[in-house]
Amino acid sequence: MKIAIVCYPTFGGSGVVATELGIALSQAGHEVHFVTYHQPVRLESLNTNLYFHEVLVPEYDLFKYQPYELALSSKLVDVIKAYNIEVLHVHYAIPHAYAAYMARKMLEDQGIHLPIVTTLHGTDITLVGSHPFYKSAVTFSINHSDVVTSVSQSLKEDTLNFFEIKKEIHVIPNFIDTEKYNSKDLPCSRELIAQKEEKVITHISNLRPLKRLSDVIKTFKKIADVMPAKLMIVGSGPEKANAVRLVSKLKLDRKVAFLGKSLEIDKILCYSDLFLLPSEKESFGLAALEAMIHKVPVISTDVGGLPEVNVHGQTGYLFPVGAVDQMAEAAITLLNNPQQHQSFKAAAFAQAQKFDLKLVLAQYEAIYKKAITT
Ligand code: GMT
Repeated sequence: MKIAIVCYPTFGGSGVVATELGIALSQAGHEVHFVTYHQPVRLESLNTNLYFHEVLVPEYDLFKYQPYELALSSKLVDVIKAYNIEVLHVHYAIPHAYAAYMARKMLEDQGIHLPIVTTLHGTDITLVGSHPFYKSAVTFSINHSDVVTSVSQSLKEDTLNFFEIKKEIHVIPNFIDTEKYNSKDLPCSRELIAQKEEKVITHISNLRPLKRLSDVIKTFKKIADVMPAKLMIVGSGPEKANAVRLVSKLKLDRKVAFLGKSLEIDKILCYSDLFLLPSEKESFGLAALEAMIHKVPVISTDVGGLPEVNVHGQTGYLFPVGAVDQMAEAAITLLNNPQQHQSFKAAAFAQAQKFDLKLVLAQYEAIYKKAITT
């Protein structure tokens, strides 16, 4: 099939999922065209099956806000005509589903039909999309997509609760390429970061307020009070400055490393003993799944789609938002019990296998066929 993909090209989960999916589709023989404002960060090499088309938005003084949707929909029309694209897959409803609908209308005028698949990722529904300023446009774009998917059952329910949706929503979970991790022992340089006796705790996110970075640090403080430990904070975002201040206030400067945005999370997760994800909202928690494939147990909140990924008492623990004391207590008990830790590591790895790329790829291929033929 010839597939165009629109996504945010950043480190955010939706961009990562879209990019990994596009790469896998191209490896399966499909022709994939990414249309976005920057080459997606995880898209390292292009080839005859994998293209990137940059959406340029010229700055014009008259505009307080540069019209990205307009440029995107025009670019989509050009790419779809030039490459005879059969289906357009947009990740994250805002503004992608809206721009896709405009592109479809323009193409209709020229006698070309463009099927649209929209994947809802989380904050496009739970945070931004349901805001009254956007709600009508988001409802309209979802209802005018040919096929709608969401990354968890929980997000599907939220979407049906927040919007008047007339379409069926298909749940297709996020995924991981398990083959990459199953076969070989990948090199792992733990000694560069921690002493043998130190436990390594990791958090990866875009450091936005809803990730509750202060809960990560407060939980870590309680752990570090009773055992040698280090905290790796990976990612960059608006909460970083507050986090640095809190780390300093709690006198943890020598125990907490801010590693910034990274394309090498595999190299960090491979030596991690525990992953913390105390988010206020999380439609799926791709970062938790990425930790689990590295055999890292996860302590997370019990919100959104997290219970569909992390199994309480098996692959980690789930607690209510803000339950710092409980998270720390569970972490300390687990890290102090090597046998239990080992069994959680194995269960995390086994659970991650259920989200194998191959299973999910087949589901998306079926969805594209459905969109094309309806
Ligand atoms: O987590 C974020 O803040 C980024 C956001 C995004 O859209 O890039 O992530 C959302 O989509 C991911 C991929 O489907 C999910 O794994 C995340 O749980 C979801 N984030 C939230 O719902 C807060």
